Amino acid sequence: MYFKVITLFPEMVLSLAKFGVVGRAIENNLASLEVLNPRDFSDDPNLRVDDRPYGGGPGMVMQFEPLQKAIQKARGNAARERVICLSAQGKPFQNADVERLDTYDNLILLAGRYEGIDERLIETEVDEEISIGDIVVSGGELPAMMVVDALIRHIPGALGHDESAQQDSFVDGLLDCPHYTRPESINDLSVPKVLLSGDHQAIQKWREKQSLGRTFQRRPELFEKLELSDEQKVLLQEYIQEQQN
Ligand code: 9D3
Repeated sequence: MYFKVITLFPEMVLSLAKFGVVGRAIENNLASLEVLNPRDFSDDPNLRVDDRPYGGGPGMVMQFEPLQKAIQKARGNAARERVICLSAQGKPFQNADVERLDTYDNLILLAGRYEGIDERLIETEVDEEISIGDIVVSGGELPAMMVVDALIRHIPGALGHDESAQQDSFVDGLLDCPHYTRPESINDLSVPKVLLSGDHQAIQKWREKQSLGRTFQRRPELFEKLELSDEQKVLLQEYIQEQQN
């Protein structure tokens, strides 16, 4: 899978290839990450890529032409390809989008800076706009890196055995359970006894109970979508009861 990110800050995006799961996947040629700087496609004597907004107002707008040329360069031939603009105006990125986008061979990600991008570029070249949620960040780079990370870790073989054995949170619509490791006691803080019991069935039930309880308390909108089994309803009641003690 090819990822080509169009950005004024290429080093920022390339740092993704240096670390962890994504770094290893790229080393192992499961994916490749390339960057294109719109400044390299500017015809302006000062290599400008932005200009003042028509209609006035604060900030600058990224110009059509350097971005179009960068996208042209990033396009391959006939491969399943999609041009995605990272934008606060886009649809919020979710796990379902990972499943949908993992079928593309060539993903071109447009990371904007300044106030925005000339709308005509989005109309003519962009297939979809993606947001990372209702939070303002300074540009599209971190959002693009999140999309690349989420898609690469989803490629078969990208996760090591230990990493894949554990199901990713959200895949089953539940938040993850709490985790503990050595030492067994930290000052007054102990590890829940069941985790030391060796009773794998009891441990599994405890973890599911924690996941249900946390989802119920922290993410009511996720909880609403769940269809609880009778056993899960009992587990949740126990969780609520145990919280009151
Ligand atoms: C005055 C209006 N602001 C728009 C919400 C200004 C503005 C803020 C941040 C314009 C551009 C940006 C840069 N943000 C992104 O490029 C971005 C983003 C985000 O800020 N939040 C969530 N998802 C994304 S994806 C790209």
